[in-house]
Amino acid sequence: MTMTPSRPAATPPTGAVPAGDGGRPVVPASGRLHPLGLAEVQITDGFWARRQDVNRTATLGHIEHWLEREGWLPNFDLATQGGLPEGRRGREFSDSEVYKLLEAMSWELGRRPDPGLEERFHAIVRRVAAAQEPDGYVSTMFGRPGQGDRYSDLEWGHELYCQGHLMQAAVARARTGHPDDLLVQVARASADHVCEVFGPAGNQGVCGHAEIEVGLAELGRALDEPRYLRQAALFVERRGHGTLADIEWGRSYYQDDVPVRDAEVFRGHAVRANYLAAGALDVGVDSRDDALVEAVARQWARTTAARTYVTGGQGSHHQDEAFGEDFVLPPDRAYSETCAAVGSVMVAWRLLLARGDARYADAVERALFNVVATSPADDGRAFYYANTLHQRVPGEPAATDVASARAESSLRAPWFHVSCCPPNVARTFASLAAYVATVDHGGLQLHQYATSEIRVTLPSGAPVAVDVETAYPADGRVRVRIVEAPSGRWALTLRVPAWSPTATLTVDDGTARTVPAGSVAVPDLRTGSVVVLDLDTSPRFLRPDDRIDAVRGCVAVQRGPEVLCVESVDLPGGRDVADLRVDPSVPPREVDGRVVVRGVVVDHGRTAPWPYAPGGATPGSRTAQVDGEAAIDVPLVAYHDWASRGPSTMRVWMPTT
Ligand code: FUB
Ligand code: ZN
Repeated sequence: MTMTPSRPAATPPTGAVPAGDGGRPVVPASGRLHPLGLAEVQITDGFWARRQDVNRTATLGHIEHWLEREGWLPNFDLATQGGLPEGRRGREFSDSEVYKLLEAMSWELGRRPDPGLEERFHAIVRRVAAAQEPDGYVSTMFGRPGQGDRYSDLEWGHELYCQGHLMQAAVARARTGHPDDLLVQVARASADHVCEVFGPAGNQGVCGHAEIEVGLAELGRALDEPRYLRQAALFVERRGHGTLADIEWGRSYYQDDVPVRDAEVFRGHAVRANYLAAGALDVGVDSRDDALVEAVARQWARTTAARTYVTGGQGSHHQDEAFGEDFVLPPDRAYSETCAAVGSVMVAWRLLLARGDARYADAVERALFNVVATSPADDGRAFYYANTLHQRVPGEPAATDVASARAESSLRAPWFHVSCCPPNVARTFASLAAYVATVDHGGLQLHQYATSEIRVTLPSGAPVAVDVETAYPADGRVRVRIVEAPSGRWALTLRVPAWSPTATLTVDDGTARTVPAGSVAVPDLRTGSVVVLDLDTSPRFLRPDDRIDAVRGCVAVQRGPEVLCVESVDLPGGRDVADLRVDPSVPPREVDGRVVVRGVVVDHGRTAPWPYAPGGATPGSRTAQVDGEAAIDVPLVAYHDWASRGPSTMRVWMPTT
């Protein structure tokens, strides 16, 4: 058996995806890799299976409860009964959270039937449908006497944003076996209305929050309606020409400063920037516009290199929820909104499908483990909205019975006045299996590792079945058993994450061979063959580019795909993490199942009246020396678990001795 270390097999652009697009969130018309659906990939155990279970059994109902309670679902009833605008509650974009819940429910129902959930889903859809205007327009916020006119506030109104989420919800329903469902009819009417109003000769505006682009593009794919893709292309091309008002943060806030294909980097509001990039990629790949795809890929590369936290989080401005300039990545001011990470997964996944490069799958993994998984509490009923990398003051436990005004990071809260993140997590978890693997004419590619069953048909028509078994990320061993090999030539390609300094591959109990980061293709495996990929998850220090001034002189620790952090509850006497100095000469190691670093806890003593001192002096009463202080082992926790044990101070980047 030979192995070929390589990037994924170099297949030419392939044109149409295999027949049927069941359960796939994204189905591009062209690209290197074909996505798989929820019917083809099932995560059956482990880290992500647990989160999917909690999502199904707790989070969906939790979100539904809060949408009722906060009035965001009843807004649709008021619309039907003539009770708007007087009784309306929630922000201008609250309709979108209902649509994201419907999307999450649709994926979940596609994963496994549940009559109770199905009934709740239909009940919500009926309420939304009843509120739709005869011409397809749907919004609880605009268009009635006493409300703003339709599309009179493109900067802030979010009407197209909300309808984009409606379309994504309908895509989930259509792709899980219900193309004629009421939700799909509602979204189709909305999309027709949008094309009518914003078509080539219509309103030349764009929405202040990108989202309609991905919604239209994917609905067009799902319903085989090319007009929707053309409308998405119009919105992509119209952005960047300054049609939206200049605001205090500049037009870059909503990416209306530079045309998409001319931009150099993601900028402005981080969720908006990612959603726009995702939509531009959809338009680019479907219209075979390589220049547009390349423009977004270039922007993604610089954004990854200079504007992304070690967790994969994006956005370092709290005031406008936006990217900072290159290397402005302060850990204690990280905004790193959960939705921005969901958007970054959308972008990286589309780039992976278009180009097949494993670094995009690395980015999906980083954001999933270290931001998306960080947001929800273990019980799936409280969330982080912003994801700081450094908590200086222990957060207050959030009230369980009122929505939190605090989007900025403290302890996880059950709901927020702006609650975009919880349903975004829910729809991502429900559709997670779709991001695990792809196929192409050369075979099957595994991108994310989870115990799973994959049953697919290759573009050639040959069936392939593999079972994946792993304790990932706790353990780096991934065992793939070929349950059914296709006839003819094929290859199983495995991603070798960039975080693994070494990796070995063993085929059918043969000799383990070292494989480099990127991807490794194993050709012509037979039914019954077993491939074992061993990734090195031993913990290691990370050091930042010294232009990230805010963390210069600090180290972080990563173990496998998980970024770790230190919490004050793990320091002697609950001391503040500000007092920890890590000894960088002693590598992090595992002791009794926990990763520890060697360090000292210094005594800062009295705080000086002026926190700066000349020359080599140290302000305050603390001496600069730490040699005399006793070195201890300090346990770390996975960042996604932080604050699970109650309030603490926390930091990812730790100063060194
Ligand atoms: O504007 C809608 C959503 O609310 C954004 O995506 C989030 O950043 C939050 O501001
Ligand atoms: Zn959000």
